[in-house]
Amino acid sequence: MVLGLDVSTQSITALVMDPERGSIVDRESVSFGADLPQYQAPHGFIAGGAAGEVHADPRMWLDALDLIFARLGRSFDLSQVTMIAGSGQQHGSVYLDADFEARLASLDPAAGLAAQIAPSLTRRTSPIWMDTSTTAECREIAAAVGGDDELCRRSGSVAVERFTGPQIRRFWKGDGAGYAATRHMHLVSSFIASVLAGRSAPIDFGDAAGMNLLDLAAFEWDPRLVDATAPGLMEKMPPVMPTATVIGVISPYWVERHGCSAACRCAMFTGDNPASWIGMGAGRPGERVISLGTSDTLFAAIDEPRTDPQGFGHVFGNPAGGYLSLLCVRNGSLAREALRDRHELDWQAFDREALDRTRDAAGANLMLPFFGPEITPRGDVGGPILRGSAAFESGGRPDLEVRALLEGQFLNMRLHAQWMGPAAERILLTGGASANDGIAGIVADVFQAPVERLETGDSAALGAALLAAAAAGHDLGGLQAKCCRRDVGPRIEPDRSLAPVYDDALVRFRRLLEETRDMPGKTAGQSAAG
Ligand code: XUL
Repeated sequence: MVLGLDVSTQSITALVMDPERGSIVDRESVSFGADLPQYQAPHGFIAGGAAGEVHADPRMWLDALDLIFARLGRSFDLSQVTMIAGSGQQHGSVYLDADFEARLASLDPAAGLAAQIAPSLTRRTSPIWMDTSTTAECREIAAAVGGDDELCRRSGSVAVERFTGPQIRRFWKGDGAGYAATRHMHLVSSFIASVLAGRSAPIDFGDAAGMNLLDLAAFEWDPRLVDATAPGLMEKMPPVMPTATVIGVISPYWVERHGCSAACRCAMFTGDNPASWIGMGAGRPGERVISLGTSDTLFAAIDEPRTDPQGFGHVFGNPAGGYLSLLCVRNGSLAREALRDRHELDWQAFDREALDRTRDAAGANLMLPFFGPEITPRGDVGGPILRGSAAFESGGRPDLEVRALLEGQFLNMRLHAQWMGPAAERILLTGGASANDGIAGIVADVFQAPVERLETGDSAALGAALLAAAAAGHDLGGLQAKCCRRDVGPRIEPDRSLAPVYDDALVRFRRLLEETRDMPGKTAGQSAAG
């Protein structure tokens, strides 16, 4: 049996997998808010941070880790687990002193993790991916390496507030003594792997790429980026290694306290997005995963370290080898819900009725579908902006607006994913809105690629379990084919007659976007907010 753990923003999920059968035999989760109310973090982070700060308490993650093993141990004989791998919310950082490894090596199984490890924390709380406090540090780092283009070329992303390098710099500037006392700089993923393995763990290529510190082409820390971030940082960085490398056997704490086998091995953890990519059964270039959530994301495998010339997308290491590009559009469900509410529609009207009734208007009207600030493209276009027939622009035809909104969302994605390489051959669609056949049909038509729907509850934890199985010697692709479900709805073929319609709409969409972004007061300038 293998165990996959996902330490996400709001919870930890554990899946035990039987890799011979390709089946999940046990599942547990711990919700930080509901199960650990003493941390007063109902959504997994400390509310009310000043100046864009969003932090979480690493002791909460440690308590949750003890709790999830205790829960698993009640329903499952943990001594059967031979390999553990995992994933963590990306970008979050944990700062530890020189005693960290000695503490890990001598944990008392009669006492919990949090109290024993906390004395090694040199920064009491951990900035997480929702933190936007580091705009100044982003600018400083970019300037020191010759600008955002150069930073993006080297690391796969422009300087981004939530990325770890700018967060480390802010710590160095604000608490020099705490920074000086830091000996081990960890991500959430590598921190949890360290605690399981009983020694400071390496950081994997998948998660390391979310730090603005990794040389993406060489998969090594980039000395120029590291030096531009904070003095003496290189000595504090763990080594960087391929995802799912085995780092050793589990530490005695887990054997004595939770009944794990002394022979159980631990593989390195990765970020939740790279793990989700694996858990959704994706892998090959040519496939795109589109996840429709609060924000919409598009992932694609790429085999060389190409980067987004406009700086909106990110590139991470792909646990299956090569690279993984990611585009995040903030106005996903946020925008769909805003339009639904504005016209008092329900999802039925939104999906089938409006789209069926307006088939003849495919690609005819344009909407820049931004109801609030956006990150792809970056800025506030002050939208939504409508261009098209009088009936459409007047706001009297909600059905036309629904079509234009969805077309606009996927034209925007198609436009901003062009740098990722050849057009999509197949799209794997997931997330709440993906169950709607009408929405899935628009995705197929706009991208001119067949769409398959995916079951994705627990995709990161499933990816983690699959990576544990791979670390134990199982074939990753074979297991993905067995475990990753694709039967949520019928496969949807694109209407090939619409190819020229959407090619033309894409050109007009780009032009409208450029015009709008050139208008004074409409863009947020060159902020690196990501
Ligand atoms: C990705 C990102 C989030 C976190 C939390 O860049 O910031 O998706 O990984 O899930």
